[in-house]
Amino acid sequence: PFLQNVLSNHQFLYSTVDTQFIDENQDLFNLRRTQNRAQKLLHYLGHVMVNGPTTPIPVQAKPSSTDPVIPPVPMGEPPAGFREVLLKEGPAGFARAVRQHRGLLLMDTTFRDAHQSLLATRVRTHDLKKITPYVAHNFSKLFSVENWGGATFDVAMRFLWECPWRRLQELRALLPNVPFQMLLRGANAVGYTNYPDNAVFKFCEVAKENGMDVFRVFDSLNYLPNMLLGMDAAGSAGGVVEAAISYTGDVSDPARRKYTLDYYLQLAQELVKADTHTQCLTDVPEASRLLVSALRDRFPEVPIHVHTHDTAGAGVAAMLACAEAGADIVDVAVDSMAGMTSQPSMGAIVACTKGTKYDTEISLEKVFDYSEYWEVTRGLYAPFDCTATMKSGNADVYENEIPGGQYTNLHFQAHSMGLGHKFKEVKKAYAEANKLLGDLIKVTPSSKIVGDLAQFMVQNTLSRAEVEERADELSFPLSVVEFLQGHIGIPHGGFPEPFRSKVLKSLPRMEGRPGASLPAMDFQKLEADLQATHGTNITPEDVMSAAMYPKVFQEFKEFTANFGPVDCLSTRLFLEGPKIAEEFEVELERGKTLHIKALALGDLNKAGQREVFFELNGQLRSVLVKDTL
Ligand code: 3PY
Repeated sequence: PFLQNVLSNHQFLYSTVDTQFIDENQDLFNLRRTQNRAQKLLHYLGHVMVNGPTTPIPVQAKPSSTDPVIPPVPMGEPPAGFREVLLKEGPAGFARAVRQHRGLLLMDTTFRDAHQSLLATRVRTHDLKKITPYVAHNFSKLFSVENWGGATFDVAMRFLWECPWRRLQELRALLPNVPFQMLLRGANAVGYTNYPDNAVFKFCEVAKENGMDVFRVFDSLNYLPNMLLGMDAAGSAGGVVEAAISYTGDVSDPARRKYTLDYYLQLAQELVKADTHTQCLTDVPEASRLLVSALRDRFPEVPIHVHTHDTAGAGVAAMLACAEAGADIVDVAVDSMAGMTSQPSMGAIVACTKGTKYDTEISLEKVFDYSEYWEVTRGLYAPFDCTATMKSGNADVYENEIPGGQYTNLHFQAHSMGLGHKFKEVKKAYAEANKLLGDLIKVTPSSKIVGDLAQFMVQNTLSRAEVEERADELSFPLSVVEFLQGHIGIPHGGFPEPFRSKVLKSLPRMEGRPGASLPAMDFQKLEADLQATHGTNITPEDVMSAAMYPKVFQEFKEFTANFGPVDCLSTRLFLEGPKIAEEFEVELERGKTLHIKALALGDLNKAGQREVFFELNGQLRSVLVKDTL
């Protein structure tokens, strides 16, 4: 065990160490009892062979049988990138360097938003890790790689049975030269509701310690007090603060009076006053050229970063328009993971700007190889791929204003309920629900609240007028009621009246920023409780996982205690288990590889179980699995 501890120690693996390293790292002597990981993994594989996937599968499709080819990577250190500037000069110096940079900078969303939008957030660390060294060596010119936060945090534990922190640590070790970027939902951190302030601060601190660099901070209502809290948390942790204004409406349409150019400029003014290092605009259409120009004029020193989903198909045009209007950085996903509800294509932007003053200095040839890896890898996630039902984007997003990831979810839901032909109605209801709620900024979680109300209207065949009229007698979804109570903050222009009063009647209303009245979280007690339940091996990262998602963390720990480190399995094995007679290897850690062959699946016994036979490192093993099908 001592040797194993040394071999799995990050410092030992990724830096030069001398023997003093052993004196200074007393944790190497934490000699754990054998974890029996191999037997647990056999149990998992047997379970999947008998009962099918352990993660919900939205699409009746099998993972492709083709394995991706990892393009070769040269030996040695990858070239220096913007992270070197950040580490040397700090967030303010980094922002200055970005602003002075000539040419257009790109953030690559492939590791986060792209798969959150196209593949139900299901891409596993196993597949991210394989291509990471290639990114380090060939994409050092990127502004950042977005690889964490948003929905990935909870999906990692809930559906992939892997630790989100370990993902961050492993990717950081493989990609030292390009800044990492995460999406922080302001006072909601990586959750769906406000957390106590100290939880948001601690979360950012631990994320920064684990290698996060740039924190894109938004609030789903653009509610300034929530945004300032998130910015303060990210900034105090030493991160680059990227305050993100979520865009809705159409600044070029004089008939749209709620979210005007002036509204956005005033909000931006507040964020700059609060020392944001970079300024982000999210979900912008082509018309936002106007807004980017105005921001550029008003705040010449603050880098502008623009994000969009390509739902309408205008993403590349929008990003180029924003670059011309003065944006410094735009978001893209690699070609085979781009388009539709994902971000616009990296290859298209690289090609369109080549030789112009917006040249990205990224090699198109390298983008092709990177894209090829993802094209084949994407096939492994066929059971989650939105293209099973969604064949194109749709410009009606300008009318219904459904954000990218949610558009995919609603589309999936409508089709899985056999209501694919009614998707148009769902989208119409979404627009109506938005108006009922007072025309909101729509991002997680406000977008979900609008979606819940829309679904409620479709299910109960209620029009907007009927909902308004009968608001005092209808049983609204809890999310809608809590929103009206003020649980996620106050929307621009206040709550819709008399709708709010009719729905809430005498229910309590929260005043101001919800987190301000939540009692602080007691992390010491939480840690002690976790140790009592799961043993002493609880890390500060585990404490934060439990702080964000107590039940999901509990289930994740129970699952892995039973089934072992399933994140070591290839994606096909993870989803389907092996075929009979298939031989494969599983690398538990460097220097510890299991050789497994699936031998046979036994008949059902009287207890409703099947015996599954394997060869493990040349020895016969079997596991008994309850057949639950
Ligand atoms: C998230 O909150 O996860 C988002 O991607 C918002 O766009």
